[in-house]
Amino acid sequence: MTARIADLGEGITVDELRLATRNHGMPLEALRYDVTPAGLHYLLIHYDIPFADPSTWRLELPDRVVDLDELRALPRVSRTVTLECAGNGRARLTPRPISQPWLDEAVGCATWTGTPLAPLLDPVPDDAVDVVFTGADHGLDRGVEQDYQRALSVAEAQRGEVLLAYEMNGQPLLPQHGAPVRLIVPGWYGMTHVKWLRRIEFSTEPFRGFQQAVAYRIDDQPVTRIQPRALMIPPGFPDFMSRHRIVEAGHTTLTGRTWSGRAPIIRVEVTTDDLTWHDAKVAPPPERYAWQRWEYGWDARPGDYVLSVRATDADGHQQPVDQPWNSQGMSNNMAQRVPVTVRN
Ligand SMILES: Nc1nc2c(c(=O)[nH]1)N[C@H]1C(S)=C(S)[C@@H](COP(=O)(O)O)O[C@H]1N2
Ligand SMILES: [Mo]
Repeated sequence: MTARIADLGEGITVDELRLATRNHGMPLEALRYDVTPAGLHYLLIHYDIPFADPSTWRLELPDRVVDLDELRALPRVSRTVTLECAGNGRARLTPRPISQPWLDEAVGCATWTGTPLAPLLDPVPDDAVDVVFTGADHGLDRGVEQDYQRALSVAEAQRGEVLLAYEMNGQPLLPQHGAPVRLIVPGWYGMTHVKWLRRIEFSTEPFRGFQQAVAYRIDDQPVTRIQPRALMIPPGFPDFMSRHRIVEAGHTTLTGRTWSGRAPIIRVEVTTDDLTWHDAKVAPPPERYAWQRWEYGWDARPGDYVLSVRATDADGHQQPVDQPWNSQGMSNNMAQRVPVTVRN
């Protein structure tokens, strides 16, 4: 039950194009915002966006059922969290795993408001191993019919940072982002942040659902936390079709954002010649899981360049310049490459 791998040289298929038009990325110029406006945040929706009427919506908790007013009456917290799809970068792999064909742009950093999950899990039964989250969306993947489901270990689900979110950037969740309530698991790749939540239950066995045991794996290890990454706002202005950049000669500030769900980012470096890496200035994160701004001053002389940026985290993990391949195209974090022409 593996996903199809494209033949060598096979272009993007209509099936991939259809997914790409449903699930848009964040335009890279939106790296400018500390908090991504909701309409610019990337989207990933496996099946259909379920219609949920907030007045009749109910969430099954392990020991009771709550409606939206009851959830909103619970302690309220906001967290600014970088979300990235685990498949980001997939379309750059050779050969290409056939799925949502992301390049670099499956990321966003929004402020999520809701109530902490941990108190709602109390008391945890002695034999509980996992907490299973079920969304209201339903479909088929590789022949397996399913509700969208993911699980966390009890310990991970009890982390104080995990939220049941009902607002994004101060507004009720939009339908495409999981209305009326979704899970937010700071630090983890997107697949764990279950949207359109309708049930939370304990499991006495490790959860073996499709999105846990078949999808979202690398060499049969589960995909978990977000790898370090930095992205640059492509400088200058673009050509419409190729997005190739034109930059005026002279002093140019290259800038963007960096994040990691593992250890904090300690270094961002830029190269303009694929030989020498220069340290960028990195601003401290406003919150642990919010992205951080970086900048680097470049004295741009006329010519053709490929700009690249890479991040390193406190555990010493550095973004690769060549992407190791895996069959589902998961957890990629190859350094971004931005071809530019500098003109006089
Ligand atoms: N119920 C449900 N939750 C889901 C998904 C889904 O298809 N159904 N997609 C997941 C994936 S793979 C990602 S990357 C994030 C994307 O969240 P966003 O669309 O709000 O950016 O939602 C996750 N939660
Ligand atoms: Mo994703």
